[in-house]
Amino acid sequence: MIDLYAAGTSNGMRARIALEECGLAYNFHLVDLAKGEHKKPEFVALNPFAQIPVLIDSEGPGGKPVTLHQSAAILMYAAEKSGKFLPKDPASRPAFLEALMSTATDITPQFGAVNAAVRAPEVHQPTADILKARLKHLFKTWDGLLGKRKYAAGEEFTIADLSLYAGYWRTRGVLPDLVAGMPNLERWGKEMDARPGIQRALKI
Ligand SMILES: N[C@@H](CCC(=O)N[C@@H](CS)C(=O)NCC(=O)O)C(=O)O
Repeated sequence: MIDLYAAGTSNGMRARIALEECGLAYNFHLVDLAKGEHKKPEFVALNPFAQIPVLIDSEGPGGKPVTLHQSAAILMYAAEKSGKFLPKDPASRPAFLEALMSTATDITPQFGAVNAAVRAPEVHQPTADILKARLKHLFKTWDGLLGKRKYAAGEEFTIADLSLYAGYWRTRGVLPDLVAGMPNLERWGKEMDARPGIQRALKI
């Protein structure tokens, strides 16, 4: 059995979307970040960085238990365990890895920086504006890419789409201006919105 500890953030939802879309059964444990549940010793024992998401699989590789943090690692783990949403042709793998890393290591941390800047007790507007412009540039670039290809990594739907969606969904909800006026991203986003696995994952 799989246990997922997460919250309704982009990283948390990247992990939950992965499990739902890959069709893996799991128990969901909502971690209350506002109450600091992720800083309790029992949670830090699962992830020394004291962050969600964390996945525990009692039947990992070789039948041995696995504890895993990092939302992109959880996404890859779910894809490999289920055999779903990884590129079939090895020649597509470099583009797939590029898309996966951009979505997980560019977009989500940039969203985190913007979110922290705009929610700071004293907002420093020039800094907030620079960070917002950087995030918008990332989405604008993805809008251009999705004008030339159907999915994040090419013509095949992969977990890179799930990864991009987590950051897109969160930004659209919190700072909609940063993804507005981007028709290709919107076309792709609507297709992702309609996926039943994604819809199940986002119901908290
Ligand atoms: N690189 C990590 C980042 C995880 C992360 O930043 N988690 C945030 C929520 S999205 C968190 O737990 N924040 C609480 C804190 O850092 O105190 C991942 O992809 O999972």
